[in-house]
Amino acid sequence: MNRKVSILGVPMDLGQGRRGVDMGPSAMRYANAKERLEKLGFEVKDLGDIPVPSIEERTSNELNLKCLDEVVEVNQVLADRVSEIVAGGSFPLILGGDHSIAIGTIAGVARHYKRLGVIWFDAHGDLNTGETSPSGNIHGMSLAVSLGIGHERLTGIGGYAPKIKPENVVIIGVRELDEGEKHLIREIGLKVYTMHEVNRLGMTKVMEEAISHVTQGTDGVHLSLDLDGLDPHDAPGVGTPVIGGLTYRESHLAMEMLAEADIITSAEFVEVNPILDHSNKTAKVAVALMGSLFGEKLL
Ligand code: 6HN
Ligand code: MN
Ligand code: MN
Ligand code: MN
Repeated sequence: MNRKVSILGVPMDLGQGRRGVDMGPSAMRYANAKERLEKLGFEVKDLGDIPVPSIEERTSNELNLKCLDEVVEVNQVLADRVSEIVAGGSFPLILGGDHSIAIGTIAGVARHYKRLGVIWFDAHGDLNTGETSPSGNIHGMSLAVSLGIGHERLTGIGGYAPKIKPENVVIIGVRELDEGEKHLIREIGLKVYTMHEVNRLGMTKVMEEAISHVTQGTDGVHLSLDLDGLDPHDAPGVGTPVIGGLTYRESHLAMEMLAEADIITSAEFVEVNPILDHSNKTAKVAVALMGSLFGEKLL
């Protein structure tokens, strides 16, 4: 794994409807994200946050694509910053913010990795478009957008589309999908490990298969980890919790197996909402998972 890590915060809350997720980057810093990786021997730089307009300043009001102008603007900046980090030889570790920021992160990374693999941990598919979304929240569209599906102002971020191909993506932990997302998954043949497969196969088998899937014919692998992929018992501080999720240990095992396989070239941890949390528990869980991803071991 790259020994140089650059942390970049994106206090984005315009991709969803609840207040507080903009405090996610601070919460993960307060939970000692930087120190945790430094202890493992990484050279870590914290580049601070990129600016995000507050909901009060918002001007856009596109039908069923809430805050489209602002989400596009922030993700454009994010794509450039992430691209600079990769060009400078560092591992981009992006702290969210809601999951709409995956659009910018992936746009920045995919500039350098033309056949990028993606592991997407989530209770949701994030495969909606303005047409299929029940909420109009762009955080529920970011994976579709990265695949080149959705509003062209979103898919065109970074100046090219698509960023990733369906055959290079796996989703893990899913337990809530909208009708349009189900159709899309079947149509493009996305590899999805729902909670059914996680229970049935066990996390070890799921990760073995997922790792082999995203490394076939790819030149880098991005990890997009939505904390709501975990069970709300273990990660209560998220805006769209869904019962029946990944346990704390299953999630750690997944990170440990990724560390062992040494395949991850960029990562983002999103949807930590301190207002909905208890004593910063969810940010602490996120940082503990970062530890495992970067090779922390008990013995
Ligand atoms: N997330 N499928 C729902 C929607 O509004 O599109 C929920 C999306 C949640 C998105 O958690 O990143
Ligand atoms: Mn998500
Ligand atoms: Mn989610
Ligand atoms: Mn939220």
